[in-house]
Amino acid sequence: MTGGRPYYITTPIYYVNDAPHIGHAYTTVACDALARFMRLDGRRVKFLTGTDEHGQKVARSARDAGVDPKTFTDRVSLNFREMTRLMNISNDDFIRTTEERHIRSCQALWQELERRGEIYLGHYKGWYSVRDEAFYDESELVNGKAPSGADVEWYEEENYFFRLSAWQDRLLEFYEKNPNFIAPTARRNEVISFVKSGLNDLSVSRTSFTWGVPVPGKPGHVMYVWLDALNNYQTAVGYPDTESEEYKTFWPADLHMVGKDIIRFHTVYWPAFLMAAGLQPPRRVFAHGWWTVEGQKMSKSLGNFIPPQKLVDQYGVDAVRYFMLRELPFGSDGDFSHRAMVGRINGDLANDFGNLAQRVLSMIAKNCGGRVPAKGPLTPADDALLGAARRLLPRLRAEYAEQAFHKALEAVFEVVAAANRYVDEQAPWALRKTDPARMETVLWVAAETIRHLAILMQPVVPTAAGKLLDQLGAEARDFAALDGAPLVPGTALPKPEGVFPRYVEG
Ligand code: ME8
Repeated sequence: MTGGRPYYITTPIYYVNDAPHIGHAYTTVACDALARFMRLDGRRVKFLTGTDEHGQKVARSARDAGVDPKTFTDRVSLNFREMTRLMNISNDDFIRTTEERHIRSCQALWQELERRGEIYLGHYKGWYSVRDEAFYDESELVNGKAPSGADVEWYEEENYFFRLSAWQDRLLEFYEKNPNFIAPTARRNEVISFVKSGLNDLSVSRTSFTWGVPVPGKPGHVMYVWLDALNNYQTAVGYPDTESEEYKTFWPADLHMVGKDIIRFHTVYWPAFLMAAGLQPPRRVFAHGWWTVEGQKMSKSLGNFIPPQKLVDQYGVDAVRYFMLRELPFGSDGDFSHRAMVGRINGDLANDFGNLAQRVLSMIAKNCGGRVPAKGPLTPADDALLGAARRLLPRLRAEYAEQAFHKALEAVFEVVAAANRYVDEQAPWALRKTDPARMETVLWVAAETIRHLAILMQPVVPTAAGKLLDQLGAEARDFAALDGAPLVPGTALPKPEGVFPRYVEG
C-alpha cells in the first residue's frame, strides 16, 4: 500500500512558560504512534510539534525568571525539543512561533482577514485569564475565577475584533456536514451546544504588552496569542504560499491532536478563522483526556508534575509509551500510578509478549542451529494462528483511524495470547525427539507470528520491536512486509536477548 494519501498530524504547540511534563509527553507520544503507523502503511507523513512562545503568560514567566523573553524562550523551547528526543518522537518539523516564517505567515493571515472585512477596531472591556490566555464572559466565571480555576483580570483597551458572531451558523453547518470533525462524541456535543448558545466577537489584538506578532500596519498592536498559535499548523506547510507543493499536499491537516482543555480554540475559533480567510478547516480534532498523578491533579502548588525524564529513567522509554497508550481508553481521563505502570510492564510486556518471544527464540537458538526453522506442511492450528496475525492489519487500520490506541493494542495482545496458547498446546520441546520436522514447523509458525506482532508494535514500542525484528532476521519492516516477506527458513539469526525486561522494585 505505498503511495497512499498524505497524512498531516500535529501536536499542540506547548507554552514555554514551564518545563515539559507527562501531559505534554502523552499527546506527543500519541501523535508519534499515529505518524509511525501511517508511514509504515505507506503514507507520506508530515508530523509537526513545537512551542508556543508569545503572549502575556510567557512574557511574565520570562520576567519572573529575570531574563528577556527571547533568551527565556530559546532556553525553554530547547527542553521541549529535548523531550522529543527522550520520548523517541519521529517529528518531521519543530516549529517555534518566534520564527520568521511564522511571523510572516500570521501577518499574511491577518491581512487576508482584514481584506475580507472580518476584522474591525473596537473597545474591549472584560475578563481575561493569563494562565488560560482566554477571555471569559462574566456569566462563565465560577466564584470569581475562570471555569478552569485560573485567576482572571479585568482589562479595558482598544482592540481589533474578529467577527466570530457572524460564523455561528456556518460553524454549525460545518459540524453537521463533517460528523468526524470533533472526537470523541461527548466533546463534539459540548462544542455544538456552546456554539448554539451564541458567539461573541473575539478580541484578536492587544496593546498593553509587546511580546507578540506585530499587527501589520497597526503600531502598538500585537496579535492575540491564540490567533498566532493556531496558525502554526499552516505556517509549517508553507502558508501563505498556498500554491506550494507542501501546502497543496498537506493542507487541510488530517488531525490536530489536543487535550480537552483546548478543544474550543481548535474547533470553534480555528475553523472560523480559516473559513473567514477562504481557507479549508482541518479534517479532524481529537481531544484526549486528562492525567492525574497517584489520584491527584498535577499542579505547581502540589509540586507533582512528573518530568518525562524521570519516567524514562525509571521504566524505559518503550514501557512508558506502551503504558500511556494502553492504560486508558484514549479520550478518557486516567491516573498515572507506579502500580499501574508496573502492572503493564510485568504483565503485558514481560510475561505475555516478552516471554513468548524469549521462549520461541531460545528454542530456535538451541534446537534449530540458530537459523530460521524449516517450514513443513501446515495444520489447521498453524493456519488459525497465522490467520489471526494476518487479520490484525485491517483491524488496526480501523482503530488507528479512530485514535483508539487501547483497542489496537488489545487486538495485538489477543494474538499474543493466542500464540502463547499455541506454543503450550503444540509443545515443541516434546516434539524435539518424536518429530523434529514438526517441531521446526511449529517454531516457524510461532516465529512468523512474532514477526507480525513486532512489525505492528513498532508505532508504540519502536526500539523493542526493532530489536525483536533484528533477532528474527527480518529486514523488511513496513506493513507491506507483513504478507510480503515471511521468514525465510535457513536464515542465520543472532543470539536472542530479552527485549521487555521485568521491573523489579529497587
Ligand atoms: O495549551 N493530561 O499549551 P500547554 C493530559 N500553547 N494532557 C495534558 C495534561 C494532563 N494533565 N497537561 C497538559 C497550550 N497536557 C497552548 C496550545 S496549540 C495551537 C496551543 C497536554 O503547554 C494536552 O495536550 O498548556 C494539552 O492540550 C496541552 O498539553 C496543553 O499544553
